[in-house]
Amino acid sequence: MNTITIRRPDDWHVHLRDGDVLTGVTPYTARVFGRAIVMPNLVPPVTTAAMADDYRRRIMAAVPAGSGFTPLMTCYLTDSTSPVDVADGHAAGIFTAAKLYPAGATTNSASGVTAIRNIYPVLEVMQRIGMVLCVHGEVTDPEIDIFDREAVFIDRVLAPLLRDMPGLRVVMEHATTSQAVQFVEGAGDNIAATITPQHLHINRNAMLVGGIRPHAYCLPVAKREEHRQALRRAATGGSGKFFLGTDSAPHAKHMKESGCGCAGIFNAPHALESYLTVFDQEDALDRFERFASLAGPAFYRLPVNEGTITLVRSEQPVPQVLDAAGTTIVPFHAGETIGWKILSMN
Ligand code: OTD
Ligand code: ZN
Ligand code: ZN
Repeated sequence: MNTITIRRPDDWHVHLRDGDVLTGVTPYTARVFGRAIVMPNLVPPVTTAAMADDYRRRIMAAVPAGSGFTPLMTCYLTDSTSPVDVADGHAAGIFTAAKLYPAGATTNSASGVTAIRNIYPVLEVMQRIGMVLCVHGEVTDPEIDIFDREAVFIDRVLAPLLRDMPGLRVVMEHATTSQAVQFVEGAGDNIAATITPQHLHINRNAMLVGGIRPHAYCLPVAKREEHRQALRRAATGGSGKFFLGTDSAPHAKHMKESGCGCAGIFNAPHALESYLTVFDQEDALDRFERFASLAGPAFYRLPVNEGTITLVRSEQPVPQVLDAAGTTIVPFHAGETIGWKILSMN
């Protein structure tokens, strides 16, 4: 098979940033994806419906004309989020989902939730109205090794939460471990997970062998090879519980190449081709559309996109750097050649 045509895909987890960088990076996402769940970890975070509505307008101003792209907004949960505001924002069509950042778990998460109990009233309302909770699933306990933080989060936070609220609809964002895969597979239909391209392509060696490689650093960090294999099986296995969420998280090159480099991988420019390469390697091209374009809308209870996109087997060099409206950013796969290319969209 040298070409593949699928329904237009969606990105169920992306960071579009703000200001000039927003203008520079949004076209990469809007060109390919019909919709994207936009993360709210700005400075200050997007904690109210009014802020989300303003942010949505700034995003739309950065979307190239004719893209037909719709950003889906999320509410950044804090210890003091009001259940009524979340429910009202959802009812008004502004919030598609709410996002749980354990305080300190990742970039701009300082205002996140310090103890899950603090947001139980919000989560109870979300359970009742069927609103999706997107979760950054890592504990921040300094005693827990960074490579274990996702697995420990499942045991200490997620499993108990779902015992208390068995109907809550949860997406475990950017799953990185076999424990996450097993947990999601064993849970009810109300639990799903997104998987990034980088966690399908790299294990932790990519970060640490032959020198420290800041462009392979993101949170949650890439794990051992056995986890990457579990993620590849989950993504390509045809289950509707795992779907596309790039976690594209651009940072300026100099901010990553630093004594304390930022976490995040900018994969938006070639995300779809990157995922497709994995499905090709796993001999699962027939399951690609489900992962990229069908499973996400089914979980979020949204229609699938109308258009289609066709990719062709063809060598595509990835540049070493890209310019995002004045900010130099190193994309995922920089300097490599990808074996697929977007041919057309209808
Ligand atoms: N991970 N970087 C960022 C967010 C994600 O946890 C995430 O969703 C970011 O820079 O916003 C990252 O490594
Ligand atoms: Zn996250
Ligand atoms: Zn993210």
